[in-house]
Amino acid sequence: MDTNRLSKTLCAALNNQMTKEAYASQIYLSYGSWAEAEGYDGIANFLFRHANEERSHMMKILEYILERGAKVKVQAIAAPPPDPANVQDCFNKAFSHEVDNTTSIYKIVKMSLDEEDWATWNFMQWFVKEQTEEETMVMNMLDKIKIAGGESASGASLYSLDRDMKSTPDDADLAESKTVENP
Ligand code: OFO
Repeated sequence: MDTNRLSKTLCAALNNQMTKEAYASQIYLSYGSWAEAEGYDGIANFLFRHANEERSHMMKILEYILERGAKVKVQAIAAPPPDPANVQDCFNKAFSHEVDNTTSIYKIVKMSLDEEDWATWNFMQWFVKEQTEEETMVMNMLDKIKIAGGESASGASLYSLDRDMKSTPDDADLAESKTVENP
């Protein structure tokens, strides 16, 4: 008996999204390594934490595909883009990656709506909310960088921005432990 509850199209889209989340994790990992090497330990901490979070998003999708009786296909992850030029560039790029990921998530929401796959539609709402929060988080960082002087921020203002980031907690909650109400 075929117990697969995902259409071929949605299964492929979810598998691709899984890889996109893994790619996002690699990007944050790479930007975090860049920040650490540049001496921005606090910013690196923030980026490494976010790399973990993206990985937990990947796992959340992987578990959903399995839960629906469909096939998980672990694919190759592309290499992350080159290092950013400076702190502002780093967060500008992070913002573009988040927007790109949001677009991809919206496509799956639309597909599940068209197929009337309400389970997947419901599952994806968590990601819709999560992306809104992540875009806001990066926007807030960009605001802080702007106040610090943007591209021409002084060493002193970047130093205090980095020190503030250091005091944020290290441990990222895993996606599995989150709910739509408590993302
Ligand atoms: Fe997976 O949340 Fe950002 O991209």
